[in-house]
Amino acid sequence: MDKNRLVKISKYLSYHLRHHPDEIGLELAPGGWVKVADLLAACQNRNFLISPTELATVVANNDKKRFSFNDDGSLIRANQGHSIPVDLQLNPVIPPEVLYHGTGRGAVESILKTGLQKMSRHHVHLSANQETARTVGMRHGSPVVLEINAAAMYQAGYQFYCSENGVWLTDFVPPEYLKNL
Ligand code: HQG
Repeated sequence: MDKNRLVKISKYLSYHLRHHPDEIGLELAPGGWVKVADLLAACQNRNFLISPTELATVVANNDKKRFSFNDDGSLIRANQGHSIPVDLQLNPVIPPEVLYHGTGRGAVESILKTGLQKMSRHHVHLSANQETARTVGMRHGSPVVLEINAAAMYQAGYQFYCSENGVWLTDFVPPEYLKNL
């Protein structure tokens, strides 16, 4: 599939499966799932035609594996990044010793003072490696990578989750666990 078409479908799916399912008449079931048949019908109703093959291609080839099907392929969801209330039914897992968060230079002072907040998302998003964090940070201007002492947070009782596409999630990172690299 043409790269532009892939990105266009991916953006359309992100918008509706993470933020505004209601705009195309969908409701997310627990776990964030919607029926594939309902999604395709809703898209068709809005004159945004997606074929089952195209949908499968986007799920398989999306650059960040943003979406997944359930085992029998009848349901689809966004793996993370939601702004609407949804229980993703992720299990808490033990994090690696350190995790990273990429942000823009302008936010660093505030973050080091008040901690990493989830802002409009469900969780604070963290990366297992610095390179990914830097790429995320570039979305917010001149990138800065912060190191999170995840092991110490875990010891202190904070919970961590890992989405299906390898994004680490937690509710809040207090300033004492943050280091500006
Ligand atoms: C910042 C993309 C000031 C935070 C990426 C970030 C990621 C604060 C911004 C995913 C703050 C929120 C998420 C504080 C946090 N003071 N600023 N106390 N606490 N911030 O987009 O982590 O393409 O909601 O540093 O790859 O940038 O959507 O979060 O800069 O995985 O699949 O507030 O989005 O994935 O921005 O990105 P975002 P994020 P997708």
